[in-house]
Amino acid sequence: MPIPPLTVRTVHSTEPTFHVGSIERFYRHGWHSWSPTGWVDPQVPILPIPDEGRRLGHDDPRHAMDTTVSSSGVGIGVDASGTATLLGALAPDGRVRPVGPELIGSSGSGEIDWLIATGTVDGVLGAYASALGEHLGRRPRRTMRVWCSWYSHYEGVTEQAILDAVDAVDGHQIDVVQIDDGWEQAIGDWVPNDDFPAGMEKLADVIRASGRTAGLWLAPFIARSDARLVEERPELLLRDAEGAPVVAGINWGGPYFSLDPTSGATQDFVHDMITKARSWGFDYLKLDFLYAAAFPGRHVEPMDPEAAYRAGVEAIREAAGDDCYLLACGAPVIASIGVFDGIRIGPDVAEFWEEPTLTAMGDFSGRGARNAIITSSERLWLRDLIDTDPDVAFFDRSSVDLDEATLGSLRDLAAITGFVGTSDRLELLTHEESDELDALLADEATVNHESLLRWRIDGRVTDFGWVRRSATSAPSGRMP
Ligand code: 9PG
Repeated sequence: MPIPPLTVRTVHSTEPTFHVGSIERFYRHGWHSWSPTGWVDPQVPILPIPDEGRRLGHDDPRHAMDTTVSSSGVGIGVDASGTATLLGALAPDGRVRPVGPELIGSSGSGEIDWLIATGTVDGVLGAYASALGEHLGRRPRRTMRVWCSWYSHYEGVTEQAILDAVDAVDGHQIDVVQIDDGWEQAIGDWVPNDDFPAGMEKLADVIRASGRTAGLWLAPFIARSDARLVEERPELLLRDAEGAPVVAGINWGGPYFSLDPTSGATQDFVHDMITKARSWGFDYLKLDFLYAAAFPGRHVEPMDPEAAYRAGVEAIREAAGDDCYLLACGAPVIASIGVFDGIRIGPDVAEFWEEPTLTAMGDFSGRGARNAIITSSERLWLRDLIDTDPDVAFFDRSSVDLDEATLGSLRDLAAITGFVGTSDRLELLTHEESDELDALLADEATVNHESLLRWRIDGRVTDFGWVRRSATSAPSGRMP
């Protein structure tokens, strides 16, 4: 088949409509880090996830009940000849849907710039990534090597566990030791709990004295319903039309609420939280559940959800300073470009393949290596624009229920993105496992993209397509 030449143009429009011809395949880009992403048949209906709690954290709430496919920020239609047509918003809040033979764009902020490109899939995505960088900004790209406490300790993380981790990373080329969820008193109450008796500053000192950057997890725009914050500072909460707090999801055994990122009070609160973490000595912040700051509601300063999000995260960048590494997680992807250094590009890998109950309800944003590899491997075009975090790779076979092919694909995602993360207790690795980790940490691999899900890493070909093919389809007929 002849290779279609690349054509690119920009239009300023409220509802750009572009005739593709028959759309055989459609690239659906998920709203936030964990939202399903990848190629779908546009004819296949989307069925809403029946569980409301799961639905809330899964994708854009404005589209949670849709029965037809649409895409966040950018959509691509591929016709029968293999030519790709991309329609992409050059603003944080675009939506693209395939309607018969056409791609149609819309945006909450009305008239915005749109990119229209035709060519190969790689060609049009490359053009979109570069135009997005020009419109929303770019941060310097880096290679990241991070140890994170999540999968070996979950919320049971302690000061001692972090001290042990600092010892265990010795001899490995890890740059960041990051404390994940579990250090705080409650989601919303960002003070250390009793498992961190010496306090966060002392712990950051130990990490820094070992020659590493200290990293900390925070979820700045949510509060669990039983947090002190909810009782003491109710004015920070985003409200719905009836004045009730907006529930952004259910986790940690109950609902959690969105804070209103447009309110000066929330911005001051977040400013203080970030300034405090910086003063403790943390130069790497993993900011999680950020999608909650882009939920619709009755904002103190009325604005569209993505504009509200942008106001909130810009306040965070200002408080953190330019030299702090900000990793966005559970974050609206396009709206995060230019503010964050890195972003999680898929759901949590977890130490297992999938949660069958979630798959059965058609929720492909849930934890599990299968969902994580599918979504992250379909978002690798972002890697020229922002550091892309595919979540961790595992080396300790005794801690996971995953086969070698899966472990290999996770390592390959780390090599391709240059974002090498692990949560393993490194003191438990065998010699072989330790060598495997060191090989991945050693130096930057030579990476070439061959086609769609096929990559070449230091001359070796890897193809993530096997993960998608092995996916069981949901009863709804929805494609993951
Ligand atoms: C800490 C974790 C880790 C992890 C993040 C994020 O749908 N859910 O209920 C849901 C819960 C947790 C979660 C994602 C989704 O994980 O991705 O790396 O930091 O929070 O709680």
